[in-house]
Amino acid sequence: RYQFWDTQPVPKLNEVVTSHGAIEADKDHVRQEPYSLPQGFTWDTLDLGSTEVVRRSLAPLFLAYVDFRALRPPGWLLQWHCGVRVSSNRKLVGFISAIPANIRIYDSVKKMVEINFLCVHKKLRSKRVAPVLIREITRRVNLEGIFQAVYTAGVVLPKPVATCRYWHRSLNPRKLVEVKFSHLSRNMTLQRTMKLYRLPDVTKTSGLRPMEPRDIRAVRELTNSYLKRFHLAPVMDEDEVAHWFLPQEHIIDTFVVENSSGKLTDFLSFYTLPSTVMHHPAHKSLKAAYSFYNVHTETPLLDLMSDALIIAKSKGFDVFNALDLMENKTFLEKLKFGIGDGNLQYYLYNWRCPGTDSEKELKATP
Ligand code: YNC
Ligand code: MG
Repeated sequence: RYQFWDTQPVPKLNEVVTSHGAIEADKDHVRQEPYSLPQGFTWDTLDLGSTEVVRRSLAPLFLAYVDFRALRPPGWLLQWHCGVRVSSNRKLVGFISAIPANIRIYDSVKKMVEINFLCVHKKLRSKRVAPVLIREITRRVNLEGIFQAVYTAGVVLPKPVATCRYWHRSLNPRKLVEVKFSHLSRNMTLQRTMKLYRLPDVTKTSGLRPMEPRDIRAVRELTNSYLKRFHLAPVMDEDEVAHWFLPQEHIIDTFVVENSSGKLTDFLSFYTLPSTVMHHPAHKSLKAAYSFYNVHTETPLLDLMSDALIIAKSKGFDVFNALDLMENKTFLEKLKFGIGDGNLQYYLYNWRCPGTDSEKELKATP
């Protein structure tokens, strides 16, 4: 059924998995030559530090996919930003990337990679280029002594370790209706819809403030101890915490809660992804916030997330998105999120383990 995936070290879709461990042993000999591309195409690595590269070749390929910082976390490697070009005109027509991460799956912590941004130009679709990209990135990751990976996709492949759904919370219902991201419910006027989604101007948690560099150690401790309650989660060092959480305008927002004795007890975070609005005279883009990690020890999660919505609204976001993983089901409906369409599947490469409930699961990076 799966011409490519049936050749890969992943469980079969109908397999009932009860054991834990690698599907195939680490290779002690990794192929040195790149895999062959169809005639007329060549491999190239992409220097994503160069804004020129990003502007000229990547932006047209990915459109909304623009969080290039996500490709350069601590330990990133140039050869893991793997592109395919047309040999004759150098046009970029394919891409796949890997970033390193320490991932805990149940009781095993392993150095893995996260695979992201698999993309093939529309004119090259259905020509089996995706399997070549996947085999090539696997080879380049194996060359560094890493044999497991984690990835997400909207499509069903052998074999999801968890299945999640996106939920959306309107912050600017008028604009969302105007651009047809959402529509008015039956018996609802725009006025009533705006009232339904209205939010206070100020947050309610006392001691809430933007994260600063001096908070890195405490945020790391909060994160790693909170994440122990989930079956699949990253384990972060201080450099990773700084990279993923320190606020960066228009990329990532993190707010910590500092109590009266100066201790950090909780934090919330969300990242920004703009999306282009097509065919609208006034609105050119939608500003979407995506819930990232929200860690609570003292502040109720519902209050923390309510403050996240208030902050996002005050910063001009139109919509706040969250997956139904971790503890998110406890607040989604109460805070007036609506369910989206389509699932997001979580996968592990070369690791067999029982499926986790999405409550025990968690998104590792944007
Ligand atoms: C997908 N998203 O089933 P079978 S997500 C993985 N992830 O194989 P062709 C996918 N596999 O069924 P096309 C996939 N989508 O024969 C399709 N496939 O076994 C499989 N979209 O290849 C598919 N980005 O080249 C089939 O397909 C085979 O031309 C068919 O290209 C697919 O980043 C794609 O949604 C997705 O650009 C590139 O549709 C194309 O259709 C496209 O004929 C728009 O491919 C953008 C998009 C996907 C985002 C993502 C995660 C990717 C994970 C890849 C797997 C990593 C494995 C671990 C490797 C490292 C291991 C170590 C250590
Ligand atoms: Mg193809």
